Amino acid sequence: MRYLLALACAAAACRTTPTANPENRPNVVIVFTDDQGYGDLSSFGHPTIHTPHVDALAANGMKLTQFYVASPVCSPSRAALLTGCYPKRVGMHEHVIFPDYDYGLHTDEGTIADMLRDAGYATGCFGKWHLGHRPGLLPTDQGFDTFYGVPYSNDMAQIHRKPNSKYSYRLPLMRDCEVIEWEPDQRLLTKRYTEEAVAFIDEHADEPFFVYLPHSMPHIPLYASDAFHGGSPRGLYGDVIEEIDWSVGQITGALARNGVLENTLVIFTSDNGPWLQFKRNGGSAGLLRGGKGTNWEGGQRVPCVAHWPAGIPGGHVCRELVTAMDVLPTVAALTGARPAERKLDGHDVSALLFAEDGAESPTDDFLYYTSKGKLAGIRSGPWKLLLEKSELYHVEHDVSEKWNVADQHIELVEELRARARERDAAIEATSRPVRTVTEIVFDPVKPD
Ligand SMILES: [Ca+2]
Repeated sequence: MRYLLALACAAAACRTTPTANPENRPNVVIVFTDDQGYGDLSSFGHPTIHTPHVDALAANGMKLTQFYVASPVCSPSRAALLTGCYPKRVGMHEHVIFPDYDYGLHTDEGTIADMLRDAGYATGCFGKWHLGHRPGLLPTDQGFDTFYGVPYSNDMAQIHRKPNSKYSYRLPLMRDCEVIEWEPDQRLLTKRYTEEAVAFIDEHADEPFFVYLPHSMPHIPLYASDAFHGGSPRGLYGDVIEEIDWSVGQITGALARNGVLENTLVIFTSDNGPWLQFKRNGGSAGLLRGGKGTNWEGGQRVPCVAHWPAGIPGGHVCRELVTAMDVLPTVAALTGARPAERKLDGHDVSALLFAEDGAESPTDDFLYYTSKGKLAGIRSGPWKLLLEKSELYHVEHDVSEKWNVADQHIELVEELRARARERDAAIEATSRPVRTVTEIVFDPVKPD
């Protein structure tokens, strides 16, 4: 581990690292928004949403312009972030978990929280879980010392009851494994998650810690607190993003107040692209085509910012392909923590974070899967093949996927098709099961 830190120090031009953590391992904070599009930050080009706190992280850290999540929908994307694996490898690829589902991410999997807790970190999850909510499947069963938040999406709630629906789900607010409120006031969710995360940072600033802050917003239905409601020229969606930006400011403020901002890796990103069917209540993927639920770039390429003054030189833009699956192996490398001895799909991208000269993406091929887990395409270098209609795009020349050039590259199309199938078959052959649990913590379904 000392060796790794020495490398980190060399890459950061040997800046000193004032820190309250005597072992010098960085703290880790991951802010994971829900359905925020590639274009929904000022630093990623939005003309009217004001996000000064996230933008400051980008300016003083790194902005990543080719960062992909492993699924265009919530649960599989979260499984991939936390395990470093394709959702299919851990059985979590078949769309999102609904409140009446009985399965979740298997506890045999090693999450980032498991890995860091084993390495002596305090670990807290504040926000939306969505990886299973039966006994044994909650955050406190997956490596987190504590959990405060909701177990699934904020539309799986009374407030979002659909006419003629067979079920009307109830949304609980939980602390650890207990329901502490039913149908919490959603205007206060962003604020309450933030306050809990700040209290956790204050409590654990003298030891290494991991904060996972998966906001419920801006997943619909949209809610902002009174302090933000009506404030953004972008309308309610803008209010919601600006409150999330406020939240980031609260987190970085807490880190600074405790003297640990310098040695904390803060990653800000989104679980999938914008939910365009909700029109002005959905976000924007900016230049990118499509949004949530699709395999266009707008579905899976999301805004990403990484900030760590002790390790990441400020002001760089990483244009290499990085995926959410890279977070776990990278955090392992930076902290000296050991991942579970299981096949991972992500790679250590610390050389990219350190902005080392000539550093390249370690990902040769990135597979796209539909929201229901079916193989949909492959990206290799600048090329992206979508299998269903045999469309080939050069996504560096043509980031908006306007010009299908498949008929000009017939051999490449066949090569990519074969490779996508081969890689997918290899994952399928060694995929691992989800965990099914018959008992319940709470009854999420109230019959009409
Ligand atoms: Ca989502």
